[in-house]
Amino acid sequence: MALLSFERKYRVRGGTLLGGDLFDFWVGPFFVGFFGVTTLFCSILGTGLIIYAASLGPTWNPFLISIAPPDLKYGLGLAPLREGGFWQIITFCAVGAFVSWMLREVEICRKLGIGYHVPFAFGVAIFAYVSLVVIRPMLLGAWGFGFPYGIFSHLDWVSNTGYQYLHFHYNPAHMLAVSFFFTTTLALGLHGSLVLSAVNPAKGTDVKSPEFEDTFFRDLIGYSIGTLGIHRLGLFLALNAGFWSAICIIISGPFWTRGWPEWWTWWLNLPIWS
Ligand code: 07D
Ligand code: 07D
Ligand code: U10
Repeated sequence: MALLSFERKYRVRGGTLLGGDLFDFWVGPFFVGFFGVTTLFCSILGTGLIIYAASLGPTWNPFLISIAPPDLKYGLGLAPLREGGFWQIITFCAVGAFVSWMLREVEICRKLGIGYHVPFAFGVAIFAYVSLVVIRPMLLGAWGFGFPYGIFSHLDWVSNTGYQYLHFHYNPAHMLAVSFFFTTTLALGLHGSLVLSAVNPAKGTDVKSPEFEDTFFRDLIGYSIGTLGIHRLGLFLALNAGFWSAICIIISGPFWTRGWPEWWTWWLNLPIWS
């Protein structure tokens, strides 16, 4: 079925979480919905505030524009606009836009009668962002612990925060997250190459069935996870990468204040080594 005639068949009303029929329509290729309107509202307001706050700053160089969170002295209170208040409203708009986008995905899933896997996965990315700008600052008692909104300045924040714990690579949750990120690219590299090798063969040769894909890995490593299984594994790896990232930054400060290499003394002091 051609894509457009498929879309005509499935573009039917219903399945919305909020707003009923009110925003249950499409504009060009986009489904609107109540959460499309809230996404647009939050993202236009947030982007507008970034541009306005940038206009008050010293530069229009896109790499150097930076909207900083409030000073630590403001704690968890509201700060004046030019002293971090913009950052606070922009953060509010960003969370509103990301959560609205996720709920718009949920509504589209409901319309199509498919699972909620995509919004769930996006939820993990949102969790990682919220861990940086809401959960950790709240546990530490000041919005000033959030990262600044700027291309270079957010890199400075990551580096400075890392060195506050002496050597961030020794953070065990960071180790897990990094390993999951690496494994995700390994899995996608293996999957993308295997599928192309079977279904996009040289001119004049036949497209091969999934049995060929299974057999390749059974010949190579004695086991094939299967065509559905590789997608389950990919999702599992990617979600764990984001999840352990969130954990690694939440525990840095609220639950461990010294250098991360020191955390490993329990391991060095195991009686088994002496
Ligand atoms: C390819 C999907 C498309 C998305 C893109 C990003 C904006 C920002 C805003 C000028 C994979 C769109 C960018 C809307 C413009 C202003 C004010 C996704 C794809 C193309 N970072 N980060 C980047 C964000 C954090 C870190 C690039 C966002 C944490 C490091 C881009 C967030 C930490 C490096 C960017 C966020 C951190 C980057 C490319 C939010 C730990 C790089 C991103 C909302 C997670 C790399 C100059 C990309 C770079 C980079 C955006 C958070 C670390 C500007 C939106 C605080 C070490 N980050 N980042 O491809 O080149 O993502 O930086 O949390 O080396 Mg970052
Ligand atoms: C937060 C992005 C969420 C995005 C959302 C959507 C828009 C719309 C619109 C395109 C989580 C945004 C959408 C804006 C755009 C259009 C149209 C993703 C987020 C919701 N580290 N480190 C990580 C590595 C070092 C440090 C994570 C590697 C050093 C700190 C990951 C190395 C020190 C923090 C990671 C390395 C250090 C991290 C990031 C190597 C510095 C964090 C991925 C090889 C001296 C951060 C939650 C992530 C974290 C984090 C990898 C080195 C410090 C596991 C591979 C030793 C302080 N590092 N790191 O979280 O966990 O993505 O954040 O050396 O805070 Mg690290
Ligand atoms: C996968 C897959 C698979 C496929 C796939 C894919 C994964 C099974 C079958 C998908 C993969 C790809 C396509 C590969 C490429 C993807 C990436 C590399 C990931 C990164 C992607 C990007 C960088 C692209 C990002 C683009 C985006 C996010 C689109 C931006 C869109 C918008 C800004 C519009 C959003 C629409 C909304 C919110 C609702 C609709 C609204 C409108 C159209 C505008 C009109 C608005 C209204 C009518 C509402 C009124 C608004 C109001 C009242 C608010 C006003 C507020 C004010 C303040 C004025 O596995 O195999 O193949 O393809």
